[in-house]
Amino acid sequence: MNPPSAEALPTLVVIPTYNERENLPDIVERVRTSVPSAHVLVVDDDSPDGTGRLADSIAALDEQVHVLHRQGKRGLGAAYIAGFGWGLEQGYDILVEMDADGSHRPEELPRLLAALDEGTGADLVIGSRWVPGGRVVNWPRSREILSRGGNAYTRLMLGLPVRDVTGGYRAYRATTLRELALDEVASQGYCFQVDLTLRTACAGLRITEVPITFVERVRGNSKMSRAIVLEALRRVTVWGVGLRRGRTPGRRSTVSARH
Ligand SMILES: Nc1nc2c(ncn2[C@@H]2O[C@H](COP(=O)(O)OP(=O)(O)OP(=O)(O)O)[C@@H](O)[C@H]2O)c(=O)[nH]1
Ligand SMILES: [Mg+2]
Repeated sequence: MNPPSAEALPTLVVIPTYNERENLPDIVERVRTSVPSAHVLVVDDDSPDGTGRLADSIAALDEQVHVLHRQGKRGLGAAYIAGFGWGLEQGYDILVEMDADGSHRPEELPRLLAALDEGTGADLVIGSRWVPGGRVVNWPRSREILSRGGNAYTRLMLGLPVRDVTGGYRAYRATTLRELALDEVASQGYCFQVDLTLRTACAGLRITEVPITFVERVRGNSKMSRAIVLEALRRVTVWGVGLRRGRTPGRRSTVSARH
């Protein structure tokens, strides 16, 4: 008998939100349409614009939508750790990361989930802007340079054969997350993505990149900041130096790009 396809496994799409009132209803509806069996968890950090209350009202009408309320803005990384913790406790097999602002298109989720299927053997699938077939729509040149430059520096420092190591559109097997000592993760911004990629690779787990079309947000404001970039630069440098001194255990993963 064939193993169940990833799309058939209990799946939770974790969407962190901070002031995403204008984007939330649309993104939840698109997820529910694209993968009707998947559940959604909104992790809201007490958004001043009332996103949390809006999420509650969506959840009240749809039993596949759940909401986790946290007190005060405590960063993307912490929101995901809390969301993953809830999802693992509830017994989901697949946990997806997705931004609320529409940059990660829910219509591409079936392709990410298909890449987790037993046949490909992936433990983590990254939706990638920087493999052949991947692209970015409506980004200013400065953002592209920052992302490409950040990825190049990270690859150089950490030796990770991943083209889009800061990408935040991802699907993890629950078994992968259970191996990563999530309670020790301190990264908050983009480097949360780098941190979990490094942990996955060092655990000897397999990472696959699938090309995505990343669309710049149309509504609401970016939470990107200089502090987030500096945090990534600092942590990646510290990890790179540590690796050279043999500080991180584990094998490198096998990475393949699917086109
Ligand atoms: N819960 C929570 N969510 C956050 C926090 N910071 C950002 N987010 C959410 O994380 C997702 C990504 O944040 P964005 O502001 O889009 O950051 P970005 O994608 O790096 O920046 P842009 O490309 O400019 O949009 C969005 O859904 C945000 O609402 C936070 O501190 N807590
Ligand atoms: Mg965004």
